[in-house]
Amino acid sequence: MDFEDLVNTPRKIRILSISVAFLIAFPVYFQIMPSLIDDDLMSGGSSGPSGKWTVSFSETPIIMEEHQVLGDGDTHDTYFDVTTELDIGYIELDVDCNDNDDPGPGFTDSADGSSDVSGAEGEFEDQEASGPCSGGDSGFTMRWDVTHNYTGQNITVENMSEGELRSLWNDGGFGEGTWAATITADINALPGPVGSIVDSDEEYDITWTAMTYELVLEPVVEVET
Ligand SMILES: [Ca+2]
Ligand SMILES: [Ca+2]
Repeated sequence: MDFEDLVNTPRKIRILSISVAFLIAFPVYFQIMPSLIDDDLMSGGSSGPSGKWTVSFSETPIIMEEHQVLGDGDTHDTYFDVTTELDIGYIELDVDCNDNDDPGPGFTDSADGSSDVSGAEGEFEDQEASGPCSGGDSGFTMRWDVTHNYTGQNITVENMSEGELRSLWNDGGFGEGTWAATITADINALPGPVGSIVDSDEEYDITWTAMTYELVLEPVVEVET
């Protein structure tokens, strides 16, 4: 077989070209690879070299706010539709209220809530919560971690690979969908007709937050002195 036989059809030319490309590429590949592979990778798996890292979170909150005035025993259904390309750290529902209708102390209104997480992707537990409308961060808050034990705090870790860190901090593809809750108003006022004139309702500030993030990993290079 001479060279003419190798190149007498387009198909043979293509095969020959690919073969030549591999002949060139493989020695280069094997020359470079050993320098990329360190002991940890050889013994531990395929997730990159272990080392010391600073782990931080570039956070972008998705927020939806509603304001509802409710009378005693009134209920309001609130819905929060979440879609994002980013990982979700947690979902939070915060209901604040400040009952300053009654003169003097006592007869404070309150807020009751119960969630419906059936429209959210993943296995989340429904919550019940309630709290007085005493101003500030009153009322109640519900929170669901979508990324396990998510805090958003910067930390430094040692002896971990990038792959291990990325498997610790991700939402597993969960948390999107519709989060819902029912809020019930509990209005308290002086008994009798005067009381209902003085205080018959309350304004509830409803805030849903989906805290999304990008994981930021930076290797720590320690300079020996
Ligand atoms: Ca009241
Ligand atoms: Ca009130």
